[in-house]
Amino acid sequence: MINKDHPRYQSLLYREKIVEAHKNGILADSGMIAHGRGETFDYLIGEKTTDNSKNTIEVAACYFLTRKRPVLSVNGNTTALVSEDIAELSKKLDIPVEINLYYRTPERIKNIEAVYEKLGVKEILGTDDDDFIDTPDLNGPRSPVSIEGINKADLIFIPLEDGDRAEKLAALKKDIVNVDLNPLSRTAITSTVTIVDNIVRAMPLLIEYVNKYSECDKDILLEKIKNYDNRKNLDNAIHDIIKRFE
Ligand code: PTJ
Repeated sequence: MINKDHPRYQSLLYREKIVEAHKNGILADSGMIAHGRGETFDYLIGEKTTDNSKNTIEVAACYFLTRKRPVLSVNGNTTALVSEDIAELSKKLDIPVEINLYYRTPERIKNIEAVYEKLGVKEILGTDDDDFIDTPDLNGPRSPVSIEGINKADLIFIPLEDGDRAEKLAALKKDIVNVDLNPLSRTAITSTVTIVDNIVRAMPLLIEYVNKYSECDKDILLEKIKNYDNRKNLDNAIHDIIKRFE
């Protein structure tokens, strides 16, 4: 039981979600370490969504609304923290959720699938019943992707992920939207749009911008995309961290 007056109440709540997801066979053992790394970077950015990241989330929404076949790729950590938001975005945009795990086991796939089934997601890909094709030049359990999902997608959302996959997907000329609190990670550097924010804050804001722009003229959204520079976004994120030490 966490005391609501505790100065780190929110952070402790999310830790509890992480622990619970581990007990329920959703989170990989290493997922705990990944969460701790995220917490450290969150501390460094001030545990709030920066103006720079708000702008990036807005651009990410423009990508979702202008691409033909987006897919939401999910792992254990994303499911532990924001499964409701993932389900909401999937339903709103009518796009699939694809389970793609670094530490893939049949049990974890089943447990994660059950989460999204319960939340009413219509199309859940990447389960053991799916038809797969390997991602070129990528070894390991994350290489096989759903033929109808990531394989055919033009935009892939890959939050909270280690760095071996983004560059292979980018080589296939797919757009990649990523959420990673570490602006120095390989995934952050390789992605088309890198949201440097905690996924628990970024997802609700992403949904808000998708709602705001869903009826907007496509040319206006494409103009926002044209004016966006991910390298500049990452430089700004690093400077936001440096400012905290001044
Ligand atoms: O569920 P699986 O089997 O696919 O495994 C998932 C993990 C996360 C264990 C695996 O992909 C991994 O080891 O990832 P890394 O290399 O630890 O990278 C995860 C990245 O996510 C790190 O750069 C963290 O800083 C970042 N991160 C962690 N928690 C958050 C976060 N970024 C945003 N919000 C968070 N809450």
